[in-house]
Amino acid sequence: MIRFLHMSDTHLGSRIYMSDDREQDFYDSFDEAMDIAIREKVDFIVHSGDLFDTWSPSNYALSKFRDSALRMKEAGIPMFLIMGDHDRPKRTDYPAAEIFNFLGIRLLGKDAVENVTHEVGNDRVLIAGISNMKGFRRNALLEEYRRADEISEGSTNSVLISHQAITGYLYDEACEARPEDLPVNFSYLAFGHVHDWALKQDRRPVFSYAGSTELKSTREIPAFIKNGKSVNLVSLNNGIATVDRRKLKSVRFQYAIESNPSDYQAQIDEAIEKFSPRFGNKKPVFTLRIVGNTDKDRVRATLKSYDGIIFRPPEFISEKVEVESRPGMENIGDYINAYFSNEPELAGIASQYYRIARSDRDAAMKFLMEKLGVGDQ
Ligand SMILES: [Mn+2]
Repeated sequence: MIRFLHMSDTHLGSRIYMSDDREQDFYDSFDEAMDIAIREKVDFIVHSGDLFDTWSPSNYALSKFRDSALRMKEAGIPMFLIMGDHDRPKRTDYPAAEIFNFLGIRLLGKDAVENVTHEVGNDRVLIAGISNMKGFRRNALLEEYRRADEISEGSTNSVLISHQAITGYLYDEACEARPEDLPVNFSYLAFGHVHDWALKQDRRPVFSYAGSTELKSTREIPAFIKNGKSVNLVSLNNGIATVDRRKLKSVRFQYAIESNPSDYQAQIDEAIEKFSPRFGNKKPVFTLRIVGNTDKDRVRATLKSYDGIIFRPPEFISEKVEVESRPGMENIGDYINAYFSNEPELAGIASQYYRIARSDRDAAMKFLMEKLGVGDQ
Protein backbone atom coordinates (compact mmCIF):
# COMPACT_ATOMS: atom_id res chain seq x y z
CA MET A 1 0.00 0.00 0.00
CA ILE A 2 1.14 3.50 -0.82
CA ARG A 3 0.18 6.50 1.30
CA PHE A 4 0.66 10.13 0.43
CA LEU A 5 -0.51 13.56 1.49
CA HIS A 6 -2.30 15.80 -1.00
CA MET A 7 -2.17 19.49 -0.12
CA SER A 8 -2.70 22.62 -2.17
CA ASP A 9 -2.89 26.40 -2.42
CA THR A 10 -0.70 27.11 0.61
CA HIS A 11 0.12 30.64 -0.65
CA LEU A 12 3.23 30.99 1.56
CA GLY A 13 4.16 34.63 2.03
CA SER A 14 0.61 35.86 1.60
CA ARG A 15 0.08 39.06 3.54
CA ILE A 16 -3.58 39.82 3.94
CA TYR A 17 -4.46 43.21 5.43
CA MET A 18 -0.65 43.79 5.50
CA SER A 19 -0.47 41.93 8.76
CA ASP A 20 2.50 39.91 10.08
CA ASP A 21 0.08 37.73 12.03
CA ARG A 22 -1.84 36.88 8.90
CA GLU A 23 1.39 35.99 7.08
CA GLN A 24 2.33 33.72 9.99
CA ASP A 25 -1.07 31.99 9.76
CA PHE A 26 -0.14 30.60 6.35
CA TYR A 27 3.16 29.21 7.71
CA ASP A 28 1.33 27.72 10.70
CA SER A 29 -1.11 25.71 8.63
CA PHE A 30 1.72 24.60 6.32
CA ASP A 31 3.69 23.38 9.35
CA GLU A 32 0.62 21.56 10.63
CA ALA A 33 0.28 19.77 7.28
CA MET A 34 3.99 18.78 7.55
CA ASP A 35 3.35 17.47 11.08
CA ILE A 36 0.56 15.26 9.73
CA ALA A 37 2.75 13.97 6.88
CA ILE A 38 5.60 13.12 9.24
CA ARG A 39 3.41 11.63 11.97
CA GLU A 40 1.56 9.48 9.44
CA LYS A 41 4.87 8.45 7.82
CA VAL A 42 3.52 9.10 4.33
CA ASP A 43 5.63 7.93 1.40
CA PHE A 44 5.51 11.31 -0.34
CA ILE A 45 3.64 14.60 -0.55
CA VAL A 46 1.77 15.92 -3.59
CA HIS A 47 1.28 19.69 -3.77
CA SER A 48 -1.09 20.88 -6.48
CA GLY A 49 0.18 24.43 -6.90
CA ASP A 50 0.22 27.94 -5.46
CA LEU A 51 2.91 26.87 -3.03
CA PHE A 52 3.95 30.51 -2.72
CA ASP A 53 1.66 33.50 -3.03
CA THR A 54 3.72 35.03 -5.82
CA TRP A 55 6.29 33.80 -8.32
CA SER A 56 8.85 36.04 -6.63
CA PRO A 57 8.40 35.33 -2.90
CA SER A 58 10.09 37.29 -0.13
CA ASN A 59 13.35 35.92 1.26
CA TYR A 60 11.46 35.27 4.49
CA ALA A 61 8.84 33.13 2.71
CA LEU A 62 11.63 31.24 0.93
CA SER A 63 13.45 30.58 4.20
CA LYS A 64 10.25 29.36 5.87
CA PHE A 65 9.75 26.88 3.06
CA ARG A 66 13.41 25.86 3.27
CA ASP A 67 12.85 24.94 6.93
CA SER A 68 9.86 22.78 5.97
CA ALA A 69 11.77 21.17 3.09
CA LEU A 70 14.58 20.29 5.51
CA ARG A 71 12.08 18.63 7.83
CA MET A 72 10.68 16.61 4.92
CA LYS A 73 14.18 15.63 3.80
CA GLU A 74 15.06 14.49 7.31
CA ALA A 75 11.89 12.41 7.45
CA GLY A 76 12.68 10.94 4.03
CA ILE A 77 9.53 12.36 2.43
CA PRO A 78 9.90 13.80 -1.08
CA MET A 79 7.44 16.37 -2.44
CA PHE A 80 6.12 16.39 -6.00
CA LEU A 81 4.54 19.63 -7.05
CA ILE A 82 3.46 21.80 -9.95
CA MET A 83 3.20 25.55 -10.39
CA GLY A 84 -0.14 27.23 -9.84
CA ASP A 85 -1.13 30.44 -11.56
CA HIS A 86 0.37 32.35 -8.63
CA ASP A 87 3.80 30.76 -8.75
CA ARG A 88 4.45 30.56 -12.49
CA PRO A 89 7.13 33.19 -13.29
CA LYS A 90 5.74 36.17 -15.19
CA ARG A 91 8.96 36.65 -17.09
CA THR A 92 11.93 34.42 -17.85
CA ASP A 93 12.99 33.21 -14.44
CA TYR A 94 13.49 30.08 -12.39
CA PRO A 95 10.42 28.81 -10.45
CA ALA A 96 10.97 29.47 -6.73
CA ALA A 97 10.17 25.89 -5.69
CA GLU A 98 12.90 24.54 -7.95
CA ILE A 99 15.58 26.21 -5.82
CA PHE A 100 14.88 23.42 -3.32
CA ASN A 101 15.30 20.46 -5.70
CA PHE A 102 18.37 19.31 -3.74
CA LEU A 103 16.07 18.74 -0.74
CA GLY A 104 13.78 16.35 -2.64
CA ILE A 105 11.37 18.96 -3.95
CA ARG A 106 10.46 17.88 -7.49
CA LEU A 107 8.65 20.36 -9.73
CA LEU A 108 6.77 18.71 -12.60
CA GLY A 109 5.32 19.76 -15.92
CA LYS A 110 6.46 23.32 -16.46
CA ASP A 111 5.16 23.51 -20.03
CA ALA A 112 3.79 20.07 -20.76
CA VAL A 113 2.76 17.03 -18.78
CA GLU A 114 5.74 15.32 -17.15
CA ASN A 115 5.89 12.10 -15.16
CA VAL A 116 8.06 10.13 -12.77
CA THR A 117 7.76 6.64 -11.38
CA HIS A 118 8.20 6.52 -7.65
CA GLU A 119 8.95 3.23 -5.90
CA VAL A 120 7.71 2.42 -2.42
CA GLY A 121 8.95 -1.01 -1.33
CA ASN A 122 7.54 -3.41 -3.91
CA ASP A 123 4.88 -0.93 -5.05
CA ARG A 124 5.27 1.70 -7.71
CA VAL A 125 3.24 4.75 -8.49
CA LEU A 126 3.25 6.88 -11.60
CA ILE A 127 3.12 10.57 -10.71
CA ALA A 128 2.28 12.94 -13.55
CA GLY A 129 2.07 16.70 -13.25
CA ILE A 130 1.05 19.58 -15.44
CA SER A 131 1.55 23.11 -14.14
CA ASN A 132 -1.18 25.71 -14.49
CA MET A 133 -2.10 26.37 -18.10
CA LYS A 134 -3.73 29.73 -18.59
CA GLY A 135 -3.49 32.54 -21.10
CA PHE A 136 -1.84 31.25 -24.28
CA ARG A 137 -1.12 27.88 -22.65
CA ARG A 138 -4.77 27.15 -22.00
CA ASN A 139 -5.44 25.99 -25.56
CA ALA A 140 -3.00 23.14 -25.04
CA LEU A 141 -4.58 21.94 -21.78
CA LEU A 142 -6.97 19.33 -23.17
CA GLU A 143 -4.25 17.88 -25.40
CA GLU A 144 -2.00 17.58 -22.32
CA TYR A 145 -4.77 15.81 -20.41
CA ARG A 146 -5.09 13.38 -23.32
CA ARG A 147 -1.33 12.77 -23.29
CA ALA A 148 -1.44 12.24 -19.53
CA ASP A 149 -4.01 9.49 -20.11
CA GLU A 150 -1.70 7.81 -22.62
CA ILE A 151 1.22 7.98 -20.21
CA SER A 152 -0.74 6.42 -17.35
CA GLU A 153 -2.21 3.57 -19.34
CA GLY A 154 -1.13 0.27 -17.82
CA SER A 155 -0.02 1.73 -14.47
CA THR A 156 -1.87 0.27 -11.49
CA ASN A 157 -1.22 3.22 -9.18
CA SER A 158 -1.22 6.64 -10.75
CA VAL A 159 -1.69 10.24 -9.66
CA LEU A 160 -2.16 13.31 -11.85
CA ILE A 161 -1.42 16.74 -10.36
CA SER A 162 -3.11 19.73 -12.01
CA HIS A 163 -4.06 23.31 -11.12
CA GLN A 164 -7.13 24.40 -13.09
CA ALA A 165 -10.76 25.42 -12.62
CA ILE A 166 -13.12 22.60 -13.59
CA THR A 167 -16.76 23.32 -14.47
CA GLY A 168 -19.02 22.83 -11.50
CA TYR A 169 -16.45 23.89 -8.92
CA LEU A 170 -16.18 27.59 -9.77
CA TYR A 171 -18.37 30.09 -11.61
CA ASP A 172 -18.59 29.21 -15.30
CA GLU A 173 -16.61 32.16 -16.66
CA ALA A 174 -13.46 31.05 -14.84
CA CYS A 175 -13.60 27.38 -15.81
CA GLU A 176 -10.99 25.91 -18.12
CA ALA A 177 -12.12 22.33 -18.58
CA ARG A 178 -15.20 20.20 -17.99
CA PRO A 179 -15.32 17.06 -15.85
CA GLU A 180 -15.62 14.97 -19.04
CA ASP A 181 -12.34 16.47 -20.31
CA LEU A 182 -10.39 15.03 -17.37
CA PRO A 183 -8.12 12.00 -17.80
CA VAL A 184 -9.75 8.67 -16.86
CA ASN A 185 -6.81 6.26 -16.48
CA PHE A 186 -5.52 7.61 -13.17
CA SER A 187 -6.23 6.34 -9.66
CA TYR A 188 -6.35 9.86 -8.24
CA LEU A 189 -6.61 13.37 -9.67
CA ALA A 190 -4.90 15.78 -7.25
CA PHE A 191 -6.26 19.22 -8.07
CA GLY A 192 -5.53 22.74 -6.96
CA HIS A 193 -6.81 26.26 -7.74
CA VAL A 194 -10.31 26.09 -6.23
CA HIS A 195 -9.81 26.99 -2.56
CA ASP A 196 -12.89 25.20 -1.26
CA TRP A 197 -12.33 21.51 -0.54
CA ALA A 198 -14.12 19.08 -2.85
CA LEU A 199 -14.03 15.30 -3.23
CA LYS A 200 -15.63 12.89 -5.70
CA GLN A 201 -14.82 9.33 -4.82
CA ASP A 202 -17.80 7.40 -6.12
CA ARG A 203 -15.84 6.27 -9.17
CA ARG A 204 -12.30 5.98 -10.49
CA PRO A 205 -10.41 8.23 -10.82
CA VAL A 206 -11.06 9.74 -7.43
CA PHE A 207 -11.05 13.52 -7.89
CA SER A 208 -10.26 16.11 -5.24
CA TYR A 209 -9.55 19.76 -4.74
CA ALA A 210 -7.57 19.63 -1.50
CA GLY A 211 -8.47 23.30 -1.01
CA SER A 212 -6.35 26.08 0.43
CA THR A 213 -4.77 25.62 3.85
CA GLU A 214 -5.74 29.15 5.03
CA LEU A 215 -8.39 31.62 3.88
CA LYS A 216 -7.15 33.85 1.07
CA SER A 217 -10.48 35.61 0.67
CA THR A 218 -13.73 36.19 2.56
CA ARG A 219 -15.38 34.27 -0.30
CA GLU A 220 -13.95 31.12 1.32
CA ILE A 221 -15.82 31.72 4.59
CA PRO A 222 -19.09 29.80 3.87
CA ALA A 223 -17.25 26.60 2.84
CA PHE A 224 -14.81 27.05 5.73
CA ILE A 225 -17.68 27.28 8.23
CA LYS A 226 -19.18 24.12 6.77
CA ASN A 227 -16.07 22.00 6.14
CA GLY A 228 -13.05 23.66 7.73
CA LYS A 229 -9.68 23.58 5.92
CA SER A 230 -7.82 20.35 5.42
CA VAL A 231 -5.34 18.11 3.65
CA ASN A 232 -6.05 14.69 2.13
CA LEU A 233 -4.32 11.59 3.40
CA VAL A 234 -4.60 9.28 0.39
CA SER A 235 -4.05 5.49 0.33
CA LEU A 236 -3.43 3.65 -2.93
CA ASN A 237 -4.19 -0.04 -2.78
CA ASN A 238 -3.97 -1.91 -6.09
CA GLY A 239 -4.92 1.25 -7.92
CA ILE A 240 -7.84 2.11 -5.63
CA ALA A 241 -7.53 5.51 -3.95
CA THR A 242 -9.13 6.13 -0.56
CA VAL A 243 -9.18 9.60 0.98
CA ASP A 244 -8.97 10.33 4.69
CA ARG A 245 -9.58 14.03 5.19
CA ARG A 246 -7.53 15.64 7.98
CA LYS A 247 -8.72 18.99 9.23
CA LEU A 248 -6.18 21.67 10.09
CA LYS A 249 -6.58 23.10 13.57
CA SER A 250 -4.22 26.07 13.24
CA VAL A 251 -6.37 27.89 10.66
CA ARG A 252 -7.54 31.25 11.99
CA PHE A 253 -11.32 31.19 12.42
CA GLN A 254 -13.22 33.62 10.23
CA TYR A 255 -16.86 34.58 10.09
CA ALA A 256 -18.95 37.00 8.06
CA ILE A 257 -22.09 38.79 9.24
CA GLU A 258 -24.51 40.78 7.15
CA SER A 259 -27.00 42.57 9.32
CA ASN A 260 -29.30 45.54 9.74
CA PRO A 261 -28.28 48.29 12.21
CA SER A 262 -30.46 47.00 15.04
CA ASP A 263 -29.38 43.40 14.88
CA TYR A 264 -25.62 43.22 14.38
CA GLN A 265 -24.67 42.93 18.05
CA ALA A 266 -27.05 40.05 18.60
CA GLN A 267 -25.58 38.31 15.58
CA ILE A 268 -22.02 38.79 16.81
CA ASP A 269 -22.93 37.44 20.25
CA GLU A 270 -24.70 34.50 18.72
CA ALA A 271 -21.70 33.67 16.51
CA ILE A 272 -19.33 33.84 19.49
CA GLU A 273 -21.61 31.55 21.47
CA LYS A 274 -21.89 29.07 18.63
CA PHE A 275 -18.33 29.02 17.25
CA SER A 276 -16.02 29.80 20.18
CA PRO A 277 -15.02 26.09 20.47
CA ARG A 278 -13.46 26.50 17.01
CA PHE A 279 -11.48 29.66 17.81
CA GLY A 280 -8.46 27.82 19.25
CA ASN A 281 -5.64 30.04 20.47
CA LYS A 282 -5.88 32.64 17.67
CA LYS A 283 -8.19 35.63 17.78
CA PRO A 284 -10.90 35.08 15.15
CA VAL A 285 -11.48 37.59 12.36
CA PHE A 286 -15.03 38.82 11.77
CA THR A 287 -16.20 40.63 8.66
CA LEU A 288 -19.23 42.82 9.20
CA ARG A 289 -21.52 44.43 6.68
CA ILE A 290 -24.35 46.62 7.90
CA VAL A 291 -27.20 47.47 5.57
CA GLY A 292 -29.29 50.52 6.45
CA ASN A 293 -28.68 53.95 7.91
CA THR A 294 -26.65 53.83 11.07
CA ASP A 295 -24.30 55.81 13.29
CA LYS A 296 -20.95 54.53 12.00
CA ASP A 297 -18.88 55.85 14.90
CA ARG A 298 -21.15 54.14 17.36
CA VAL A 299 -20.80 50.85 15.51
CA ARG A 300 -17.00 51.20 15.51
CA ALA A 301 -17.01 51.93 19.25
CA THR A 302 -19.21 48.92 19.93
CA LEU A 303 -16.88 46.66 17.96
CA LYS A 304 -13.92 47.90 20.03
CA SER A 305 -15.60 46.52 23.13
CA TYR A 306 -15.11 42.95 21.90
CA ASP A 307 -11.64 42.06 23.18
CA GLY A 308 -11.38 38.59 21.77
CA ILE A 309 -12.40 39.35 18.19
CA ILE A 310 -10.56 41.08 15.37
CA PHE A 311 -13.02 43.06 13.26
CA ARG A 312 -12.10 44.12 9.77
CA PRO A 313 -13.23 47.71 9.08
CA PRO A 314 -17.01 47.31 8.81
CA GLU A 315 -18.69 47.86 5.49
CA PHE A 316 -21.67 50.21 5.56
CA ILE A 317 -24.30 50.09 2.86
CA SER A 318 -27.08 52.64 3.13
CA GLU A 319 -29.58 50.57 1.25
CA LYS A 320 -29.48 47.16 -0.28
CA VAL A 321 -30.34 47.40 -3.95
CA GLU A 322 -31.98 44.27 -5.26
CA VAL A 323 -30.71 43.77 -8.76
CA GLU A 324 -32.42 41.29 -11.02
CA SER A 325 -30.23 38.25 -10.62
CA ARG A 326 -28.84 36.98 -13.87
CA PRO A 327 -26.46 34.11 -13.24
CA GLY A 328 -22.85 35.04 -13.86
CA MET A 329 -23.45 38.77 -14.10
CA GLU A 330 -24.05 40.11 -10.62
CA ASN A 331 -20.42 40.23 -9.54
CA ILE A 332 -18.53 41.40 -12.58
CA GLY A 333 -15.74 42.90 -10.49
CA ASP A 334 -15.11 39.52 -8.85
CA TYR A 335 -14.99 37.82 -12.22
CA ILE A 336 -12.58 40.34 -13.64
CA ASN A 337 -10.32 40.04 -10.59
CA ALA A 338 -10.48 36.26 -10.72
CA TYR A 339 -9.76 36.18 -14.44
CA PHE A 340 -6.66 38.34 -14.10
CA SER A 341 -5.78 36.59 -10.84
CA ASN A 342 -2.51 38.05 -9.58
CA GLU A 343 -2.32 40.81 -12.14
CA PRO A 344 -4.15 43.55 -10.24
CA GLU A 345 -3.06 46.22 -12.69
CA LEU A 346 -4.77 44.53 -15.62
CA ALA A 347 -7.82 43.76 -13.50
CA GLY A 348 -7.99 47.43 -12.53
CA ILE A 349 -7.88 48.59 -16.14
CA ALA A 350 -10.52 46.04 -17.19
CA SER A 351 -12.85 47.03 -14.34
CA GLN A 352 -12.42 50.72 -15.08
CA TYR A 353 -13.09 50.18 -18.78
CA TYR A 354 -16.17 48.10 -18.03
CA ARG A 355 -17.56 50.73 -15.69
CA ILE A 356 -17.09 53.55 -18.19
CA ALA A 357 -18.26 51.56 -21.22
CA ARG A 358 -21.60 50.74 -19.60
CA SER A 359 -22.71 54.34 -19.66
CA ASP A 360 -20.53 56.32 -22.05
CA ARG A 361 -19.18 54.81 -25.24
CA ASP A 362 -17.11 57.86 -26.22
CA ALA A 363 -15.50 58.10 -22.81
CA ALA A 364 -14.71 54.39 -23.01
CA MET A 365 -12.97 54.83 -26.37
CA LYS A 366 -11.02 57.79 -25.00
CA PHE A 367 -9.98 55.71 -21.99
CA LEU A 368 -8.69 52.95 -24.26
CA MET A 369 -6.82 55.40 -26.48
CA GLU A 370 -5.16 56.91 -23.43
CA LYS A 371 -4.16 53.47 -22.13
CA LEU A 372 -2.74 52.59 -25.52
CA GLY A 373 -1.00 55.92 -25.76
CA VAL A 374 -2.55 56.87 -29.10
CA GLY A 375 -4.54 59.87 -30.28
CA ASP A 376 -4.46 63.40 -28.90
CA GLN A 377 -4.66 63.68 -25.16
MN1 LIG B 1 -4.65 29.46 -5.12
